[in-house]
Amino acid sequence: MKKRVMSLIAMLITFSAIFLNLPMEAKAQGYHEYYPNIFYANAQSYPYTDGNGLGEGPVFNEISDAAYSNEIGVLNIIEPNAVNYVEIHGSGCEYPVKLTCNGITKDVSYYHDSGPMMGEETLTFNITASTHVTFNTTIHRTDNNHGFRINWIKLYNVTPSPLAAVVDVKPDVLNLRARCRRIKAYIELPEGYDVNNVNVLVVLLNGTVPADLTEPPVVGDYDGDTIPDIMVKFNRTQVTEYILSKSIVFGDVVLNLTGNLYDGTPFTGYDIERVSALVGDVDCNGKVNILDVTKAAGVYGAKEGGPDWNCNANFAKPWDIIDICDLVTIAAHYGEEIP
Ligand SMILES: [Ca+2]
Ligand SMILES: [Ca+2]
Ligand SMILES: [Ca+2]
Ligand SMILES: [Ca+2]
Repeated sequence: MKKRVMSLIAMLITFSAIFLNLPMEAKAQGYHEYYPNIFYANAQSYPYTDGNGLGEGPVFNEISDAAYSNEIGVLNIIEPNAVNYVEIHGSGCEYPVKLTCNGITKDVSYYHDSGPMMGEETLTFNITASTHVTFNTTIHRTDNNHGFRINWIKLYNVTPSPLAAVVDVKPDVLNLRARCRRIKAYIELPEGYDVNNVNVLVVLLNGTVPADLTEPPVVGDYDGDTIPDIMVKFNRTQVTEYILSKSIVFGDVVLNLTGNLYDGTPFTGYDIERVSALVGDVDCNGKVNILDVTKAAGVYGAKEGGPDWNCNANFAKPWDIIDICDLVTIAAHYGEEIP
């Protein structure tokens, strides 16, 4: 029976390498697309301008001057979120035309009526992040009313990169068969950011396990490195079940922690924990030997929540104390190892 279990464990270890969780990558930017001749309450286009970017003449709530086949003199768009990259596809009418977006001016190279190059093009603008995007064309009046004809516009929203948090999950090793209620994660933020602003309601471990808020988070400096940290707890069973659900029974596991500050600024960090699913393996080195017995004996009588409590030695009832039942259980598995 034991042999069968061990060969199963060996098989699962092979899989575990595949399922190790790597730190999450930043999300791709999102964008909003705009097309001509569609009503947009957040867009205003003007057919005429004297070239200074101020609109004149009638205003249309769409991406065009309806009178001049999608050409605009000035176009204003107000986006719900800041935009930092713009793509606009279309063509000028007659040479020459310049197109300006939020103060950045580019020469238009392609024209649909006449000019050096016939055709269409995509002009791109890296703008300072803003919710207001304004396009305007060069001198553009009623007696020369052609500007830039728009086929489509894409406004890319800024996705702030998450702050790099330093995360330390405690304990540093995790026996997946030992029991206790919670594990702790200490979070430090980069200089200039206050851990008191961490919104603990949205903190997640590995994108799935929320913080256990039955006890309030603690702000302090647990490691004495003068960088303030906030300690949040997670339900240990949820964490170990998550790891076991990935068929991991032994080895190093990356635990990702993600969250936001109250102002929405995202942060992310991770810690690497060594895990073992071997009953009796207190130090999680893949075997049950005298070191495990010594470690458990060293915390004999320790109670949950006490200073010398070691969850990784808690293999038997009663679950709130390390006692003879835990030592007997460890001894019963003496000599076993992950093959
Ligand atoms: Ca740790
Ligand atoms: Ca600290
Ligand atoms: Ca061990
Ligand atoms: Ca116990």
